[in-house]
Amino acid sequence: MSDIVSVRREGDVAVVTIDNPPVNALSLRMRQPLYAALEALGTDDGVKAIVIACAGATFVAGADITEFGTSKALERPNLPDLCTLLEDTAKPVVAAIHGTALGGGLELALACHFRVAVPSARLGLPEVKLGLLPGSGGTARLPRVVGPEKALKMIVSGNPIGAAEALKSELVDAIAEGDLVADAVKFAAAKAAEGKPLVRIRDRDEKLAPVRENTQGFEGLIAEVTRKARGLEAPIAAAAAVRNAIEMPFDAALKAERDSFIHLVQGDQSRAQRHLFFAEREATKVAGVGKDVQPRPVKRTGVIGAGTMGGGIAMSLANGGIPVTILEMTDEALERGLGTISKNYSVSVDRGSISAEERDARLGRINGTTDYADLADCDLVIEAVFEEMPIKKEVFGKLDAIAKPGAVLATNTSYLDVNEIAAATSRPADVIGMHFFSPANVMRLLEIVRGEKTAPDVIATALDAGRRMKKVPVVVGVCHGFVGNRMLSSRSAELESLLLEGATPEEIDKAFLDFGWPMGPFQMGDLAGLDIGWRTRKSLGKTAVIGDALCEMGRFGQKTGKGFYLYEDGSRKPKPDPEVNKLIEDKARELGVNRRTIPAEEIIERTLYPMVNEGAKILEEKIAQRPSDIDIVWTNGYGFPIGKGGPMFWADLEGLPKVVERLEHWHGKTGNDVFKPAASLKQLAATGGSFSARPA
Ligand code: 3H9
Repeated sequence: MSDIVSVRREGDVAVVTIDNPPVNALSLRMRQPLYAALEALGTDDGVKAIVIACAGATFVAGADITEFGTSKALERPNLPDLCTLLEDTAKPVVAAIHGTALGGGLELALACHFRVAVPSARLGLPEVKLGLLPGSGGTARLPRVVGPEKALKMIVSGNPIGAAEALKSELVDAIAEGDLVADAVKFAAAKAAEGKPLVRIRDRDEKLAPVRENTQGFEGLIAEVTRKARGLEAPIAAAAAVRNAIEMPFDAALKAERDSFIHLVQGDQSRAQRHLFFAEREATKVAGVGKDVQPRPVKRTGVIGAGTMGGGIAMSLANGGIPVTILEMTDEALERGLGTISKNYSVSVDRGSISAEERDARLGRINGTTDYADLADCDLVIEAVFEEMPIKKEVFGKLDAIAKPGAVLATNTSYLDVNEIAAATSRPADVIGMHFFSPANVMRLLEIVRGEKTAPDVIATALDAGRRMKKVPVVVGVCHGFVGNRMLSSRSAELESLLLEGATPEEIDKAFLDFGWPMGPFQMGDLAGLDIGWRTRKSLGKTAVIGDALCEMGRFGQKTGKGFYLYEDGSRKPKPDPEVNKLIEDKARELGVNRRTIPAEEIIERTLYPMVNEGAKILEEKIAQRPSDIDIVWTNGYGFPIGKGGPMFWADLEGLPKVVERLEHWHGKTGNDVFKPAASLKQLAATGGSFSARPA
């Protein structure tokens, strides 16, 4: 008995209760008493069956991630020891599952003879999201239970399944109708009374054999995993481990899985992904917004503007179960916006991502108006109109006149000064930025921009609304472009220079793809529309030689069939366009730029190091609270490869002295100030510091 693991008796069934808050992770201090308790119960003749249950919000949610890379992870008993002990216990062992049985938690449950779950339970192996594969038999046992193809999908996606699906695929043996532990005890007692021989999952072959005989479908799935891995090792290793489960004897598959786990856990990709796991949770801890600060209740919301952004924001609110009224200037614009929303939901139904009932429920939460007075009752209003200060001020003036006292007034501006917008109202403490990323109903990032006067409970309200919309909120300060777009701007001039100096758009995009980005910057520009940047540049009195010339030729990207690339017959596939290459060469000649072949390494240095440098300045100015917040912005809003952990974590991996040395080199060569190393960056590099407390 310990304070973490306790044992009680219900007749001749022993109930082992794990109580290791917050998520009952398998830390060493839990594994030790659990092993001792199970070992003792195994040889106690008075005990006929064992139930393993958990206190608190959840069943075991996995290994203790904070222990990875420390000696504690290696100390015995480890999770494989526990699984072997459980599997070899000569009396029925039943896992009683509520909350989430994840990773090592599900592996523990798979080593039991039976699993009983509450209807709301979720079961999965999410290790791949941490750059890992299941390391304690998950890849060998799950395929034996649910079949290799389903197991492969679960392990490679990392997404859990619900109890009903788990019952259907035999991952759980029963759903608890009443009290979970009481039902599990009854189940265990019945199994003990039956006295049938206990079947260990390791000895089952009935779902492997057919796939072993006909591997075509399974191999097709593996090929798809490889295609989609985009440089990440874990999904490929996980798929190989599931194949081992089919092809190898159980113990050999187990050993191969363990070796692969140990290899991955020591690698940079898993370090990066574990860093992001904790970074996402850290980001919600905001200076000046303590646990005592309660969010204001948000029951009704409004969105101003039914364009692409406004529509996407309204969908996010409705998806989060929050009723929303969309305001537009004219009936036609409103009809158009509502029509687009309805069409988007129907596409989701056709794709099978939501049911028709769910679509109707979501649509039922959205209504429209052209009258500001209809927003008077809203607890939160998000403005998504044109990105022009006079228009924003006018909207906030009107909102101020009608919104009820205490309503949170948010702007979706992506660049403008939130303090100036707030000053257009009589209540600047209630004004905040909520910067969504396009498409707003899909992208997870939400930059929450705190103004000088924003009240702490207004920040808490925006964070809470973000969570309800299933976004990843990051609180940032006011500056032009905030964190994400400001860092993005720091690389745009260099992209133009690289083109003029001899790199083609496709060479630059390829360097980005090889780095792990889902898309290169020119493919991205063509997708978003080159006219957006053109308009912004004009408003700021800035120019871009190539970007402006393309726009002057009417080449706005995919929507006009031409941009940096050519898109033939409505295709989204970019084709290199000789006309663009000629334009670049002509401009280079005009400007007297010598052209040469530019290596990929230089492309990465000259575009991504300035972003790191800008990130350091953002930290100096306290626009971001911590380096990991910047990493969350970039991995969730801009597709920075998760296997590299975000720009600041990646800079640490590169080595800060190298980053500074190369920045100075390029500053000397180009004179471009984006390369002038920030004082804090130089200081960190000189003192052996790093941006992140890197996971070991
Ligand atoms: C694994 O199991 C490997 C094995 O195959 C092999 C081993 C040999 N460890 O998310 P929340 C902390 S890999 C340590 O806000 P929720 C978290 O940081 C693991 N700490 O709660 C936070 O701390 P703080 C596979 C953990 O209710 C607090 O708990 N398992 C762990 O929104 C609350 O977390 C996973 O990947 C952990 N495993 O969601 C599951 N998990 O308060 C990871 C959480 O100081 N966990 N913490 O910020 C989750 O997905 C969610 O936490 C969960 C609860 C759904 C469980």
